[in-house]
Amino acid sequence: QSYLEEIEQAAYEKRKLLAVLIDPDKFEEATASLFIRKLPKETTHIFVGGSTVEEGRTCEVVKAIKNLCGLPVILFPGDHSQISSHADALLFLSLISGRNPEFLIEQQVRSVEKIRNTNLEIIPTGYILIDGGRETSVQKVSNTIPLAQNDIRQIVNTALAGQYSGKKLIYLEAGSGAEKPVSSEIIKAVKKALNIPVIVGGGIRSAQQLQLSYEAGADLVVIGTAFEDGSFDA
Ligand code: 1GP
Repeated sequence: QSYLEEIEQAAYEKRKLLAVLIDPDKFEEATASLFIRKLPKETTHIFVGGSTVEEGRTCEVVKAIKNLCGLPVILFPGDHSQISSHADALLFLSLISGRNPEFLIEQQVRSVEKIRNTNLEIIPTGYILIDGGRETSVQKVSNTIPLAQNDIRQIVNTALAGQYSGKKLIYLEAGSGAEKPVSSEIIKAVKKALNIPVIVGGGIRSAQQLQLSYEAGADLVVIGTAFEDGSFDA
C-alpha cells in the first residue's frame, strides 16, 4: 500500500491522522531524540519542510529522523532545494490559491531531476493558503495573497479545481504560526464538496482546536510550532 493509499483509507474509515511538522532550520540533533520521544502517541506522520531552508539541511534532518523513529517521513518542501531521497514520500505541492507561476509550476519543473531517479512516492497536492490573521512566511516567500476566511465559495471552488486537475490531496493552510487556524466552517464546506482527503494546518495549538478541525472534517492535521516550542495545550 502506498502512503497516499494509507491516507485515503484512513479518511474513508474516519481514522484521523496527525502529522508533526519539523522545520529543518530549527531542528537540533542534540535534542532530537527527546523531541521524538515526547511526540503525542497519536502522531502518524512526520512532515519535513519550511519556507526557507539552508541547502542540504533537509537531507541531514530526514536521515536523523529516520534513525530515531519508524513513522513515515513526508517532505513538505518550500522549494525545489528541499528534496531528499531519504524521505518516504513527497507532497508535490502546487500553490493553487495564488497566481504566482513560480509556485504553480516553476519550482515543480526545477525539482524533476532531483526526483525522477529516487524511490520517493510523489503525491500531487493542491495547496491553498488562507488568511490566518497575520502575514506568515509562506505568504511572504510565495508572494501570493491568501484567500479570505469568509470567502468560502472561492475556497471551495479552488479546492474543487484542484481535485478536477488531478490533485490527490488538498491542503488548507493558514500559515505557520497563524493567529486564526482555518475555521470549522471552511473545513466543513471543503470536505463536503470534495471526495479526496483534506489536510489542515497552521496555528493549531491545542487539543481542543485539533478536535474541532477533525470534527469539521479534516482527515489529517499538521502541527508545527506548538510542538516545536513545547507550548501545545493538551
Ligand atoms: C505550516 O501548517 C503548518 O505549514 C503548521 O503550522 O507551525 O502553526 O503549527 P504551525
